Amino acid sequence: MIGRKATLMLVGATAFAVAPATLASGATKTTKGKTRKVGVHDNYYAPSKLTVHVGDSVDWTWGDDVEDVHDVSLKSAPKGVKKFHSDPLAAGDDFKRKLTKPGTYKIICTFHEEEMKMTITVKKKP
Ligand SMILES: [Cu+2]
Repeated sequence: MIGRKATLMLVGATAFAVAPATLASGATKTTKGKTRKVGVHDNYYAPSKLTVHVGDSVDWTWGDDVEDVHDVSLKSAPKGVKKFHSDPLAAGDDFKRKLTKPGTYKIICTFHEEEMKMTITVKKKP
């Protein structure tokens, strides 16, 4: 296993060394996004307002303190975005989605719709 690990590290180092040249040429514009964590708790998301960039992912993570069941449901989104809806999940679970269109995304928990909601603003890449 040590040998395999060393090989992987070597591959990683090589890729890293090549990357700056690729960027400098302008041939490849990377669209790899970041992942932003959102906590799911007993009847709120934290944070309830989030701004990300196109291509970023949001990873909703149910906290260890969660006693109730919650979900993540896309209530409204920019035109052309396919609605998503997690299963009802509990402590220790997570649900991840990549956001690829700019605009405003409204998220609700269908079990606590009145109080448990959040807004995500997706901005174009600068
Ligand atoms: Cu809920």
